[in-house]
Amino acid sequence: MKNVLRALKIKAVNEGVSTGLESWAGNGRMLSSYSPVDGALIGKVRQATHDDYEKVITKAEEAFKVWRQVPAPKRGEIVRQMGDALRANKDNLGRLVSYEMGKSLQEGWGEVQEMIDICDFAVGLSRQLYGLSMHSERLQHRMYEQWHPLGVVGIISAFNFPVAVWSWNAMLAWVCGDVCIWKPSEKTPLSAIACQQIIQEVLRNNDVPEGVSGLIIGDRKVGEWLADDTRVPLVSATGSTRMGKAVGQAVASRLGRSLLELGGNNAIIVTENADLQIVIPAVVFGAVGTAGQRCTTTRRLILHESIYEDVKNRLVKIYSQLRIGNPLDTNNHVGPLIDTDAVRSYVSAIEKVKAEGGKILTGNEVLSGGDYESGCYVKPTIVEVSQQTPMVCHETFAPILYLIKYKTLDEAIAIQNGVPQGLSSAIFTLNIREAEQFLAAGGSDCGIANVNIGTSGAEIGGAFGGEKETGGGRESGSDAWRNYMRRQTNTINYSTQLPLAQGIKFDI
Ligand code: UN1
Repeated sequence: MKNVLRALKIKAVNEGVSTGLESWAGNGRMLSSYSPVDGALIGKVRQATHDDYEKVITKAEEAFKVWRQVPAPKRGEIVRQMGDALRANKDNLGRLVSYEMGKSLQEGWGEVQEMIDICDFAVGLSRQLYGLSMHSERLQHRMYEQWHPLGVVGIISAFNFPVAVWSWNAMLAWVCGDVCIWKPSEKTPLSAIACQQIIQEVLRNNDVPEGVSGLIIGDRKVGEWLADDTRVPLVSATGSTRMGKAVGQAVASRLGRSLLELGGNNAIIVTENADLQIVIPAVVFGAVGTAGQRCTTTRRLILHESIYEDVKNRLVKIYSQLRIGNPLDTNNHVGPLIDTDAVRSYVSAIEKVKAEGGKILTGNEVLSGGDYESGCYVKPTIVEVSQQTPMVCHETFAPILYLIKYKTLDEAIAIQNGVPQGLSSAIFTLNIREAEQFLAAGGSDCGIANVNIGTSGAEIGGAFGGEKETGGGRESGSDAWRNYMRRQTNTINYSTQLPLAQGIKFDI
């Protein structure tokens, strides 16, 4: 890991990582980043004090005055260079993400690939920040709308996608002419510092002010500073529903904008007409990939009674063959949870669902000794439930899959929608009527609804996010860029008269 850190220009010193950047200041308490892979200390970082925060905001405000004047396609060119810099660093950054967060190396690289893809997407977008033009009801008048940059965008990101979700926000915000201040998860500060170094080098090469990309590391207090700050017109936050409610309320109380991407409790419906050959890998990847710590993780499997036993038996067999261990070893399927707190949540969720009548089919074990000395490895677990009890309705960030049996598709859809969250959903069927019913207005109530594809692993080109307690925000592809801009309607009178709209007469 030392070589990886060196290649990513993370200089670890006893007093905490130093970068010499003004867009990242840390003079507060020391934060240690331990790897869940083996429990080793990777590096120490100083958290931001309120003074540090003020410095970063001032830099950002100064930078915005310059950046908003740069033509959008030119901003796109700089984001293109960021994509190239990420390509050059893909191997090392993917390794650091994997080691610091605990996801598999394939997924660490996949995460950096998502960053590269969003850069490409943003470059194209930089020439397509279109507004509409309208026909004015008045003679010799022209009416159209244009989109302007918003200002400073605060980005609060979670540990499970320590770099990609930030980049979805930052790359779009940057082509839109905004500047960003990033508060990464305290659990993955080094991955954030590595990104900051990569981005700053590109900014320097282009003589762009450093404040275009600010970084503040710290606990929830830092998030509160962003949420309460009227100098930050938009706060984009990814994480738990509890965090999102706090951020959303604080931002709303000052009538700022928030973009929330919060918890999911994603289900796959498998009908009697499904191709089980593709169901099984979709469910297993969705449920145990990233050790169940994606917001899109498959947490509920709603099975038609006719195939219930078959699917259940196949899954239990495959779960017994899963290789759990060091995620940097590509032979392993499942890595660790982020920390021992997450392990405690796993244990307590299983205890509670058992008390609610759930039957454990496989798993329910915290692994110890040997390769598992970090104490963060658990066995993926399948629980059979007869109804959606409170624990089933709750998002536990761990590889716990609940099996539920259904008789009619109406019933399956009601179960699927019967939780507080509304992020991702899927149906497996070869029957077009079933698929269309699931996708129709009375079908899935989620932001993402797939047919014959699992719930996780969305492509960056679509709008990403969900309804209800998931927060309603949409990030990444489609027209999510509009979140990062302000719309201005312009009406221009080139006549010699002053006609009023709605035909109002006002003679003076
Ligand atoms: C998240 O877990 O916050 O769709 C994001 C997926 C990934 C992104 C997940 N592309 O699973």
